[in-house]
Amino acid sequence: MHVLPTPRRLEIRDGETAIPPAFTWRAPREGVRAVSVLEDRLTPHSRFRRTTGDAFLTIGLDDALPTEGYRIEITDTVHVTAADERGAGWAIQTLLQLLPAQVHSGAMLRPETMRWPRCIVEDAPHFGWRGAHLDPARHFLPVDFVLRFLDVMAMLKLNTLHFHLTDDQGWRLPVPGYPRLTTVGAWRPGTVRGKQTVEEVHEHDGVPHGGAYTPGELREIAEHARRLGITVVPEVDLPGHTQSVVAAYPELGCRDDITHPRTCWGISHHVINLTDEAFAFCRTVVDTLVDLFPGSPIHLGGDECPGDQWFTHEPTRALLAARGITTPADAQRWFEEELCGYALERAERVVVWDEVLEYGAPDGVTIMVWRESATIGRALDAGFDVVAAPCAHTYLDYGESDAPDAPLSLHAPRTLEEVGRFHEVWTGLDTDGLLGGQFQLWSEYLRTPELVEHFAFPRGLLVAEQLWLGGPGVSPTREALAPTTARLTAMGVRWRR
Ligand code: TNX
Repeated sequence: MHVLPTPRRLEIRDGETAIPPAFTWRAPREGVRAVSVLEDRLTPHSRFRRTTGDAFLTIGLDDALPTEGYRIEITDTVHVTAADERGAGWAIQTLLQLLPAQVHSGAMLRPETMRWPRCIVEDAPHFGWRGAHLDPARHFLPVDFVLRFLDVMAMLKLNTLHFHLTDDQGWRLPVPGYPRLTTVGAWRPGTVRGKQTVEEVHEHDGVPHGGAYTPGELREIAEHARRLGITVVPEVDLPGHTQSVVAAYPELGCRDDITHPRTCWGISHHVINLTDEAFAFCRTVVDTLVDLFPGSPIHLGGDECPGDQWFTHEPTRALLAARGITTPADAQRWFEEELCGYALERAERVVVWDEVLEYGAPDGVTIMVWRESATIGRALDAGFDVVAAPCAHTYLDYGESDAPDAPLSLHAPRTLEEVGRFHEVWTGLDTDGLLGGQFQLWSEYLRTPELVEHFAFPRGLLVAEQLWLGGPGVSPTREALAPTTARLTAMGVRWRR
């Protein structure tokens, strides 16, 4: 029996228990969503019926278990004890992985294979932030794809989707009062052809690309995630990576000749200005995120902001001069203090990329480290909460292979073995403030949902495993991962064969 992430304890005993066609269950409120996930997978093999008496599946709560922890005992019947709602959900995911892979397929199930091994499982995650990141800003991702991706995340007990909603190349978030963001700001006239080797290219393929989510779609994504035990962390990248904003609202930028989002990759110098009007816009964006994703951490970017245009835009230059600010780094520090300060009063948690730490991070923010792995320790020492997303181990937009026939990527190879060494970045650190980590799927070259899946798996399995265990776990080979990739196949995931 292979379950991934590997449970803390999985003890298989003699015998099997057939899953009955009349499936009775009993659970407190915290277990209801979890049961509905199981019901989805076992229908039409079984008809589910809730009962208050004896049941085939019972779920109970025990707050002595560690957060997100659970215990399963399968005898003639199935007993789950969970720490909380998420723990109940993870127990269900383990129960599914104790069945043949076809249970993930949505197809008919051979009745004689619907049997659980008698067993005991005791399990809990090491880290509370086990994430995956999607980038619909560079290439738009349809809602249906995001919903299916969440199903895969749940199978891997990943509990955080970092959703990068805006960038130079496209703005996907509807913001009240700023309708041009999701018309002008969401559409670029084309995309650079092939691999971009210089910073700035103006030729493109002439194929308009874009899209934006409606508020209803974002709420649907957040609700589907919640049902699976996943929190959606929306990111709006500010103050850099904002050419799409400047195209939609030139008055928020530093120049008035930008007419469309960026058509090539790399970092745009066309960023928002730092006037009151721009701050008012940024505050509205924060309010919008808090409204659409109540209770979620929100991510405010902060990476790769060339602030040179702030010193050529007269109103911004004057504001900076009045504050005695003479460098882009100090200007960004002022921006982050203002905006993060506002956001921290409204959101549970405010996350920023590690550039913000370098410029002087506001108290109370969470640092997401993407560049040097060593910054994880430095940020922890400085007293910040930290999420580990180091490019050396978790940038899955870097290709697994650099073979001539491999799909185009920013950088390659980033091998299974390198991803399997992710845990080394926290080994030996005092990890009290380390919330966990995540893998990234930046989508400059991941042009389609198929390519996103191709880059995500199997390597993403190793990230899920290490975050759950807090250490190495399963060996980073395709053979060791085969039982889980078979489940991905059943789900229709186009992972890299
Ligand atoms: C760096 S990671 C970026 C992204 C790119 C990515 C490509 C980060 C905070 N910024 O804008 O998409 O590299 O790997």
